[in-house]
Amino acid sequence: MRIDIITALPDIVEGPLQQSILRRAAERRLVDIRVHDLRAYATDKHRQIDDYPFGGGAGMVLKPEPLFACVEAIQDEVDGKVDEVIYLTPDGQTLDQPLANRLSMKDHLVLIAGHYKGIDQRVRDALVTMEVSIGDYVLSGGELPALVLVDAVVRLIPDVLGDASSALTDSFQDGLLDAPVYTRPAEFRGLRVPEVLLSGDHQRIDAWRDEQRIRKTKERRPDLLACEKD
Ligand code: 6GU
Repeated sequence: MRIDIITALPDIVEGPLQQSILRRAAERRLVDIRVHDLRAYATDKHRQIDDYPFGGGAGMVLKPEPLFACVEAIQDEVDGKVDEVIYLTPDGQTLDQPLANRLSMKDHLVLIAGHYKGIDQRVRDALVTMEVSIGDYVLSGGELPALVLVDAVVRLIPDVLGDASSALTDSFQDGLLDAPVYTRPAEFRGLRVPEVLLSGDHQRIDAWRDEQRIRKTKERRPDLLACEKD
């Protein structure tokens, strides 16, 4: 999979891409993530990427020309084969596990991280194919949401996670929260690990985990039990 991230603040996104799972996925060529500094696509001599909103109001709006130039340069490079141009915005559809699953099956995503007050509406009308939010709260830009989306999607690409089954047993992957987990020591400050986990009886362990997952989901997220999956 290829992912292009367009941002006015490339330093925010570069760091996390060079750590842990995302770094290893890139090293193993399972994903090719490219960060584009929007300012490099500015067309005027002042390299201006944002401007005041027509009609007044607070904040600056990202200008259309650099965004068009950048997205079109990417589209040209791949003969128009980009699957989705995603704008990260609080008024988009909320990212959830089913959406991450669907995006993980695409070959090429372009992510636009808007900053300031937003991006010129003409970019959204003409170039953007999908608008995604990461939750009902306001962040100061789309950079962290873009990273959240990348992390949620890349870890679902086959072979990215070491243990072949670990993405499948995540909270949310089958609509239930995870069971509690423990590691050594079996007793810490008088607190013992549930006996069943030390029993070696995998049938009992699986049954205990299923029970714990259902109990925890009922308690914390009854909404997950009520709704059907896609
Ligand atoms: Cl995608 N952008 C911003 N600025 N804030 C958000 C968001 C996105 N998702 C939740 N809050």
